[in-house]
Amino acid sequence: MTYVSTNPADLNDVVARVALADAEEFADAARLAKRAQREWAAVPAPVRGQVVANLGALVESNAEALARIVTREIGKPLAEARGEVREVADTCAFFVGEGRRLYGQTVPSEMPDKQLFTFRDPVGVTAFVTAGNFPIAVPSWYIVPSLLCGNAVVWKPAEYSAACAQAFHDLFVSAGVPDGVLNVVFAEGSQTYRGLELALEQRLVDKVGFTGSSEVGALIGELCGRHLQSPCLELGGKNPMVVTEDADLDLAVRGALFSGFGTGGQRCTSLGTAIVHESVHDEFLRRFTAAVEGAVVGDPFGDVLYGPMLDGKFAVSFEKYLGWIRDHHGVHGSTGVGRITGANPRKGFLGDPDSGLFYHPVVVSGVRPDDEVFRHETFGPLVGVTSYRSLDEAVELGNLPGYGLSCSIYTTDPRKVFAFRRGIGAGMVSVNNSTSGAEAHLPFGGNGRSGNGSRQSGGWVLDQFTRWQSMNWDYSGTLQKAQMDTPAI
Ligand code: UN1
Repeated sequence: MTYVSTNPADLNDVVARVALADAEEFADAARLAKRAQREWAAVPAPVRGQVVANLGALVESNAEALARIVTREIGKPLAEARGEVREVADTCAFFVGEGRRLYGQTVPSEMPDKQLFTFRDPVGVTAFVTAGNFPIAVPSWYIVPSLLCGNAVVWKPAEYSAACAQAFHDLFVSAGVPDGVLNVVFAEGSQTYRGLELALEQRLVDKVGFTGSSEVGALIGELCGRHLQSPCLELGGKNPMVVTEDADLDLAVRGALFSGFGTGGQRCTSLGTAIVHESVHDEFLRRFTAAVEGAVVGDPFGDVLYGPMLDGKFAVSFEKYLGWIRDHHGVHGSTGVGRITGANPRKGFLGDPDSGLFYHPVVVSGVRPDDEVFRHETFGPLVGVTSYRSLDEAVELGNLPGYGLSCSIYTTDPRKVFAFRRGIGAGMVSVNNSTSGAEAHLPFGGNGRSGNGSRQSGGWVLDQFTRWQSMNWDYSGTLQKAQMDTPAI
């Protein structure tokens, strides 16, 4: 089977054609990885770090070409695509040094003439299934540290970002990653699941990482659990933004515009619901809808707030929510709801709307906890707005959907910041900034429906891709027994 990846801003433009693997082929890739891993693990960690340094340099020197592939294939505005490439380079920069810091410890023993040690070892073969909204940055969070730690990798990118994945894979090869150490496999969902199952049954995979929907994440978590493995799960979000009565409203509006509609709302960290203090709610809503109406949407190579949906399947699932809100009286849409076309135009539109998967931005006011768009990640250009009276109520509303990835608070009162931070269940909190746009050296990840508490980015990730081995070395020449008072025999 062949998958044809098209440009979502111009559906006649074919960007890549790739062969899709079946479950057996997926497991074969893991077998190949397992064979290559031992030799890769024997390469000194600082030398593996040098490969990461080479990759970083290659990413920098190919930055513009990479960004253009990202924009062409998934429709992310070029400025955002350039930022994504930057994020990959930053990830490399961070992990280069870790190659010289894969420290173990020397630990005192409770007995004389005995020394304890710990070592960090690679886990073995890691398998990553990644989404296409960040077709190179999010994969780099997995692949770069995993390789650095001495693991081999099977990478199943989203097919609709196939050209990005191939371009990125080529750079890993040019950087010096040996044959079999990084294996890219394209496969549709059910074959991927079955392939993972086979690989786990045959003990070919030692750690799974998955970025995608909470529903699929739960299935992967269950599968891994059956094999006594704990995967890294980076799932959806319904990320709240709380705007307090003392907030800088213009700043909050700009933050909401970028958080809610950047990448067309198709980030796991995109803003879901703005929860605004009742005393400033109407003013916030007025300014926010004006900003949304004034924004330019369209050709992602132009200066736009956002481009098309990433891929047809996201358009289909977004339509479900639009169906719900069409009946909802509180929509503060701009020119319309639904697909932007010649027949359903938008004033601020750049390019030909009929050529791609473009959608009107939607602001839904008065969302309540029972509403579909309040409870679920919509993964599209849609932001809900509601009001609150006390900060406790705002925190409760923010936690209600049960996700816990990102959030933000706009306030000038530090007491509110800390009360909010303590109460909210999110893994990431922004103060006076966007819910999206995480930096490459802070722990990234969520709780609840957003993940299983695993964290990516930064040094913390080393604990996911290595395992500790402890060693005790008795040089007393007698049999010393731990936890026993009896004299040595
Ligand atoms: C994602 O959408 O899966 O925080 C990750 C951000 C990005 C990462 C998003 N740096 O917006």
